[in-house]
Amino acid sequence: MTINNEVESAVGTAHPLDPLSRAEISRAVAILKEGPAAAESFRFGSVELREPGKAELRAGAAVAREADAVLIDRASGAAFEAVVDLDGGLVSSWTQLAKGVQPPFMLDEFDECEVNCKKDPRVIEALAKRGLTDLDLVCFEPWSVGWFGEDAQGRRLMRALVFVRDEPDDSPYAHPIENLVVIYDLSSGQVARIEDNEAIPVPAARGNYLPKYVGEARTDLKPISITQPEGASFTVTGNHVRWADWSFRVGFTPREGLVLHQLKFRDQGVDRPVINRASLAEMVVPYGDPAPVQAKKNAFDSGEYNIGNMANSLTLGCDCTGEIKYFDGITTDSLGNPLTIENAICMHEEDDSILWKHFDFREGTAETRRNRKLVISFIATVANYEYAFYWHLFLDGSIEFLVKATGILSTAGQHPDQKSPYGQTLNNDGLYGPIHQHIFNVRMDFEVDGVNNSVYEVDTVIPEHNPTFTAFKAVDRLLETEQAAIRKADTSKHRFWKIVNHAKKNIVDEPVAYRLIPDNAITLAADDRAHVSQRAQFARNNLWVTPYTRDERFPAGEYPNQSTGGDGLPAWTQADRNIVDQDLVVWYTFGMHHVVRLEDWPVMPRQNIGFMLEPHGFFNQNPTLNLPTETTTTDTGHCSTGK
Ligand code: ABN
Ligand code: CU
Repeated sequence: MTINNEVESAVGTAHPLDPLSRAEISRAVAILKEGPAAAESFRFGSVELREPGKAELRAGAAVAREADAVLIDRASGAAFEAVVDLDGGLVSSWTQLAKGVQPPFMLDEFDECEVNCKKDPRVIEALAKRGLTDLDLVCFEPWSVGWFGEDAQGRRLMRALVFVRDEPDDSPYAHPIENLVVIYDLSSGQVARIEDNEAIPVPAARGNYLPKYVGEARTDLKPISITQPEGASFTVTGNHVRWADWSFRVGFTPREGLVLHQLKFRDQGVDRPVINRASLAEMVVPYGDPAPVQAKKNAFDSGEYNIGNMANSLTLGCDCTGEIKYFDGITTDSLGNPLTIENAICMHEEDDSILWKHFDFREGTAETRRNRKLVISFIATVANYEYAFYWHLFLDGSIEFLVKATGILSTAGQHPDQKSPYGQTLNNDGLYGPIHQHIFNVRMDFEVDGVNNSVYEVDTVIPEHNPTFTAFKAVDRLLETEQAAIRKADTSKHRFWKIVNHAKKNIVDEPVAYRLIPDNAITLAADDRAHVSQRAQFARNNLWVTPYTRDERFPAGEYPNQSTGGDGLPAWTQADRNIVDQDLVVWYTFGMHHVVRLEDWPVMPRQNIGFMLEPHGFFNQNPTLNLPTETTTTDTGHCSTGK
């Protein structure tokens, strides 16, 4: 069921953190077109809310509605950043970006690449050489070119990998045309060159998963119905959500997709802030196979493609089930028209097994309380893969960020009698899945019980004085500056990190805190000298901490597309700023090290990748003792046999 009963606060009056409406996007675009972007040749990469400054917002002052826009002039290839004052109706800032800076791709650039690749005589000839003449069945998949030491000479490039289908519904990823790559120049609208190396046979075996290929579905699974006869337990007012003790605002940007703002937990009647803003800030998928086509696959799906733009419209009963509240994602097409991704964000509650239990064996009584979580999610399709991103809020104040990676492997072709050591051979027909990583970075502007926070690394150590040999203890170490806070996880030390507020003490006079449990704490597997290691330096360490600075938004920099590296976290942290008792941003790198397995083919069962944030002395005790004992699913109607 879809919930649609929210009461809009003062219709037409947006909260300062509400994403731009369609009308606001159109207004911003009109203002730009009347001003510096008058020429037909301008394209709109993104038009989004320019979030108000934190100080103004905190002061409760009236804040102007402003738009941040990124534009490309196709005539000159130049890129621009603009700030539009929506109330004043003027362009308050217009900046040309340095030559070579390439904003993320726009959705219609994908189509353009495919259409024009198919028209190019060199491409047609290379395909014909491989016996492929039906261009309708050929797919050009527009990967970013990255940077491998060559000067792109200001051109905006795409690197199209080529696949072929047997028929329109056939999965192209079963049939990679290995050793054929088309470099497409978006600046000129022409194929720049093709890389046509040894034509090895295109794997012919199919890899289909559609019912029409798979055959009859099993019939032994009985229905599971999720019913909430009294409705969901959240209340939604515009983009503001209250659920159990949690409250927050939902945001959406083209670059990040779902954003959580002003996440707070109500404790004894007081809404205590935990995180001011949280989002997926970047991701990179580097491939470890040195084969010519594979070695250049390392997409930054957020920063190069704007992962929010690739959000799916979610379907009830398929993507999310239960009592659902959807939020739309509003973005722009390249001509500046507002584009609504309906139902881009889904929110619902899920039962989460037990939260706590104790059986008093002396008395023979048991107390059990059920857990539940609020799930706020979106799913993006980045060509072959799907990434489903979930924020889970739990009743006890813990928070999970979970990525479910699914979709289809990005495959490669080899001679059928060979087995590449750099991947998993998937069939006996020349198809393999190269080894790769999916590395994510989440940016969390923490506000643990107030603006000024500090971070400790907590390692468990064996003390020097250890006569019983049994001793071990957790030791806190304050991370004082940005450089000191560039850290890796260490399971041998049972390491975690604690974000504390020194000014707020709990019952035992210790600073209140949240801890970050470094699950799935992978880092880049490639050599530090690899170009991708330079471009994705955020992925070389798991933890980074910076003092909040308005423009420091993305860990590989504002524009990773074709970047040569060094932007973002590595540049900012050079200043080695103080991070003690400051307004802090914590950046956590984690991911999936994907050694491909046969079971990942032809469509990958979801792989769960995520991490937890848990209150750590934020409360004085378990905050969930007041949970009801009632349940509808036992004979007695409750989970308490206590007196
Ligand atoms: N995963 C890289 C990618 C994303 C979008 C389109 C093509 C390729
Ligand atoms: Cu993978």
